[in-house]
Amino acid sequence: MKNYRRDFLRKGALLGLSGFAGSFIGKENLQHAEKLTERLGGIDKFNLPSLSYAYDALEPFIDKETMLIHHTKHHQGYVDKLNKAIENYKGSIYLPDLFKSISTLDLAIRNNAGGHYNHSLFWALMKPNNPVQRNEPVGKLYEAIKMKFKHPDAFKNEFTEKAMKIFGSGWCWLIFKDNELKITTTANQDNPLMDVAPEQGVPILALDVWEHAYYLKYQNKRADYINNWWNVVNWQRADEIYSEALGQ
Ligand code: MN3
Repeated sequence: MKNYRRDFLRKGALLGLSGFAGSFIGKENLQHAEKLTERLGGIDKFNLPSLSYAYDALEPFIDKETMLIHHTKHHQGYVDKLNKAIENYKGSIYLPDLFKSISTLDLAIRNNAGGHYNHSLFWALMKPNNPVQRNEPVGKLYEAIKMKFKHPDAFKNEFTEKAMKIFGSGWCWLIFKDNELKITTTANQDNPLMDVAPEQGVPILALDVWEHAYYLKYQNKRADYINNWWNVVNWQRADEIYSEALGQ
């Protein structure tokens, strides 16, 4: 098991799939990272990853009830349906492998593998902010955002605008592609690692704009949800993913 795990992580690194493996390889917490990566990647089946914070920890920006239902019902649902969808699948169930040829696979695999990966990343890219402090990009990612968008606020505005324009359910992403940061969106549970994505790249930041992510607290006010979400973005983690994508 131990060797498998190491091979598994190395495989992720070799493929440059930092958005997948890298997001959970915190230098300071490798053991936790290995466990989470292993659970996500699936050896013979997939499991719901536990959150590193309590359901009420993102209050007042994201409420406890939404987090509880989102994690234990919605995400659990993707995991259960994914396990069912891959029961008779003979290929590699390592998520990045599935994503690379997702256009050739069943829609049930596409929707639920995407749902599982996207939510796992989404949870990992948030952290409590209480008492409330300014929450801005850090490290190499801060420098890259400044370079590309001039100012973190300009980046946030553009990201928010694109997230607002998603018609129906989907995700907004900051990705690293061709040595550059880009903002892109996907429909349903698609993501930028999939061969069907309009822009493919390494996901650095992920925002769920399905109504189930905000409706209980914000009803139809998606803009309020997004503006509040910026307060709980885990920029440290995003910077780790970005640094891994850079190969540094
Ligand atoms: Mn969701």
